[in-house]
Amino acid sequence: ANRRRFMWNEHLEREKAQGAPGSVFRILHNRGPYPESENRFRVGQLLEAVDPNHQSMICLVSVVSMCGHRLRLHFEGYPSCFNFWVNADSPFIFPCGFCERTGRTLAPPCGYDAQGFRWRAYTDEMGLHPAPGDNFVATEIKNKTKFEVNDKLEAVDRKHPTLTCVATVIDIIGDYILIHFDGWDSDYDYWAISTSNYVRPIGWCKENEKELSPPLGFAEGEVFDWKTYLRDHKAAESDAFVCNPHGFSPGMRVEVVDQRNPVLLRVATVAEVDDYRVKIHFDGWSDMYDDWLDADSSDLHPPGWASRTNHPLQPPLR
Ligand code: MLZ
Repeated sequence: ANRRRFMWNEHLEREKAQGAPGSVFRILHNRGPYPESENRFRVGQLLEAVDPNHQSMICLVSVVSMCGHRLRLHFEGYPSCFNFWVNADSPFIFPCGFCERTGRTLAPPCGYDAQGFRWRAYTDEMGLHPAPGDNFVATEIKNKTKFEVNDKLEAVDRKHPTLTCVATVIDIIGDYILIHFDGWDSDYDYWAISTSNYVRPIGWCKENEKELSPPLGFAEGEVFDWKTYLRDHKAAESDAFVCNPHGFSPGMRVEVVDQRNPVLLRVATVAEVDDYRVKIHFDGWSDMYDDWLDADSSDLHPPGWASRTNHPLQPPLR
């Protein structure tokens, strides 16, 4: 009980280590490493959110709990085993009416049909309150990238990061593009910031002597050739690509959401990196808990994020 409070500066000094600099997060997310405003959400409020496991879907969700700058969201009408955490300043949560206003299809609560579903009638029926618009970081809806919907490119499959595949931009919101893999179902779809190195121009694999995964449906032995494919499709303009490397390097200290128990934020070290991911080691814990996360994961934060956002931080085990 008389344990001293964890202090990052003491920990870094003791370990002769450096925190991951804010610039890493700024490059990955195109904004500051710390939230710019407080968390104004309240438990019970309704909103629209990208389903983290089916990212081409935007669903009606409600806030079931909060911790500091993080929200735990519940898919309306679905079992709570699908609940998930997001940051209150996530670019992937929107006020009710976002889909309607921007011509997107809102995935309705379980049991409702997408065509006839009216979120306003639902909130009235359920006695729920939509989260006010100023809870959200001002979502720039306009396309701020040089990509266009339907552009073809080569993209890393987040679920199989050794694969770079034939892909299409299927939606754009502000700085973010939604990637779909040609011929595959939407399970692999994901949102990436347009400056991410997950997305590469046509010809990148060839130039880098990597194998390009063709669209599903290409028969074994059939050769995929962009030239032929692009007779019917348009390639993304080469100046749309920035392809920033992620900037993490081994030894950098971070605060990381424990993927096994995502209510917990822990003191951790970047143990290893590859082109797209970082291997996280929890300070003081056995290596067996080390975990690979996408470098642009919204669960990675610089030292000090917890204290600035009023979130508990699990100190190193000792
Ligand atoms: N072996 C895996 C690879 C899927 C890769 C999809 N890339 C878009 C499978 O067949 O499921």
